[in-house]
Amino acid sequence: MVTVKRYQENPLIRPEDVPPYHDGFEVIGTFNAGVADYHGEILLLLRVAERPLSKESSRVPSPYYDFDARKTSVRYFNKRDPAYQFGDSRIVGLSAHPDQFAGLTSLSYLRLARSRDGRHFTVDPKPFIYPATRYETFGIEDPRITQIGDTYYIYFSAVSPLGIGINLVTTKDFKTYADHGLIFSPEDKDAVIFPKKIGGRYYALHRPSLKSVGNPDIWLAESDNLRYWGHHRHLLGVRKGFWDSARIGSGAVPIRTADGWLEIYHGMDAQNRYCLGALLLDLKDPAKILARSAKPILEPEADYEKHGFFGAVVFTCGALVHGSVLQLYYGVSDRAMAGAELDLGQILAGLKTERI
Ligand code: MAN
Repeated sequence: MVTVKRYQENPLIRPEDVPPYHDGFEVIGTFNAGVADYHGEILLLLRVAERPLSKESSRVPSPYYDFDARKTSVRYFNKRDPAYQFGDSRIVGLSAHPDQFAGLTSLSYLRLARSRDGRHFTVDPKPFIYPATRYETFGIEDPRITQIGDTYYIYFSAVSPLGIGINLVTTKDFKTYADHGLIFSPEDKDAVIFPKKIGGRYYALHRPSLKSVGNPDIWLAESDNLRYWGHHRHLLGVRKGFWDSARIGSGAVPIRTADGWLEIYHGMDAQNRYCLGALLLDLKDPAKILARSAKPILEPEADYEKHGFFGAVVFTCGALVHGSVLQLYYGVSDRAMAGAELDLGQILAGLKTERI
């Protein structure tokens, strides 16, 4: 058993703590943040979701970034229109294509929160990264941050009617950034880039979402330059009957330990419940799986983890390591941010008894 020491201050950042960036909008989510250690300060790059304040009961607003007009706009969907489905609070579904959506009910962008103690955060008044391309018109989501030297590689889901891919930007100062475009084409989510070269190559985990055959599984890719990825290999599949039976995806940036690369990943079951577990990959060959959690190491238990915008979700995009302590940050129920400390030794000892 891994002891999870949830922060007493949880949830650390809630929508009501963050003023909206758009006039006439409300913040409904401050969650799934990427994590960076920047000159001794802890940075959380929050996914902030905003939606129009609306008194209408017959129409559902769907905000988007209008790339042609270079401004944010709102499209309205009539609740009585049989072409659309409104059962999932996150999306406006398409009746003719049950696994597709016509729009999202909120627009996400990325905003920085800063802390010295890791528990109390000050949120910047403006976005750091805002949708800017035609691949980002439905928003940008779930960033991960890999530090290599003094460069921070930030990559996130870019959502648009063209699909969902992974976009990369780089920064050295968290003030300006360079945009390198999509590094994984649609549909792909949950990429994490390893912080060091392995055998002379960069590695990434990612999660293509397959439509005609196959499962939402974790794949491994290689690169010489962090921009062009190839040698794609299937790494890890969903497991029938387990906590990660329906879909899986990488969470935190992989952590180098003496026993192997430790990846904290998320798994969803048939009830749409998201938990976190661990995966251990060979230090010299990350295509080799050494162990995988039979049971989650963190599951939605606290009230703020069970209830929110989309309930029963714990979802990490980053963690920091201090000696033997894993400081894990995670989004709770698509609404707020939480933090917890876990003992790395305990996680690794647990994995040793669960070798696959
Ligand atoms: C899913 C959820 C949402 C997200 C969309 C688009 O429906 O993860 O939170 O906005 O996909 O990525």
